[in-house]
Amino acid sequence: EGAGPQEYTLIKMEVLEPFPEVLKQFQGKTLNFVAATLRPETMYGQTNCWVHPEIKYIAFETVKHGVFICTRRAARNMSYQGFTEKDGEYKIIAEIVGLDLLGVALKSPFTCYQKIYSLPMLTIKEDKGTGIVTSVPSDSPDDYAALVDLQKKAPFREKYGIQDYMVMPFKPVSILEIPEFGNLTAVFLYDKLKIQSQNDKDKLTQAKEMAYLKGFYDGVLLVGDYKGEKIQDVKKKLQQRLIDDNSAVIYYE
Ligand code: A2H
Repeated sequence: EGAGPQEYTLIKMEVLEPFPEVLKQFQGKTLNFVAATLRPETMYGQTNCWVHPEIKYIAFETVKHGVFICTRRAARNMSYQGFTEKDGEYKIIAEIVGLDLLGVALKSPFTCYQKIYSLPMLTIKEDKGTGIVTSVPSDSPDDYAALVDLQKKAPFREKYGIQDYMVMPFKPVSILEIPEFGNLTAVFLYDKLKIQSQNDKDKLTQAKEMAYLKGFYDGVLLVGDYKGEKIQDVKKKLQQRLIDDNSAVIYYE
């Protein structure tokens, strides 16, 4: 880790009807799964949300953004960043294990899919970000590997009660082009490095390193208002657009 705080963009993924049993008490309210990302410029390519089935999440009330679902640790950090009424205080409305937050229909900004679903990812770390991750399988090797795991393995879906319609229709979307890697960078690297699953740690680290710098300096956006512009030039502009739309907020840890 670097010396200073890390800035993340928190993406608000709004829970849609029908609410699962554990979230029934929030029906009629604005309820958001919040995902921490370093790549706000890739939100056009979201296909689903990732939740860890064994991590404990909480629901707490924010001042300006309705109810948030994330780890307790993230809520505590947010309480020192103006998300709650009193500095350092947050009121836990519910405590829910990730398993009970799977298969939830969500609306997320910029993606071409009107409704996406929360699905299990077993490599999520409890002590980073919000413990919830938005999935962009076109450009994140981790996301692509985890999505392929679910699409290929019916027993994996069944184990977590994931229905086919939550997974099968969702294909990676071409949203940015990197010379040499093409317009589906994560798919290209997954195939090139012969990655087998989301647990293929070393190869996934390698794929992420290959994609990161090249994407930032040489990547070009293929969609939206900034189509044709370089990633390094649009990253901040798209982050600001998400914030102005009330779809995202900045968070540090
Ligand atoms: B990124 P860093 Cl397109 N556990 O967002 C595991 N991974 C987590 C996490 C957690 N608790 N919280 C956030 N992340 C993911 C987009 C993306 C990301 C793309 C490409 C690469 C990429 C879409 N998923 O990350 O350790 C989130 O996924 C490559 C590392 O703070 C977040 O950005 O560097 C990134 O990891 C934060 O990881």
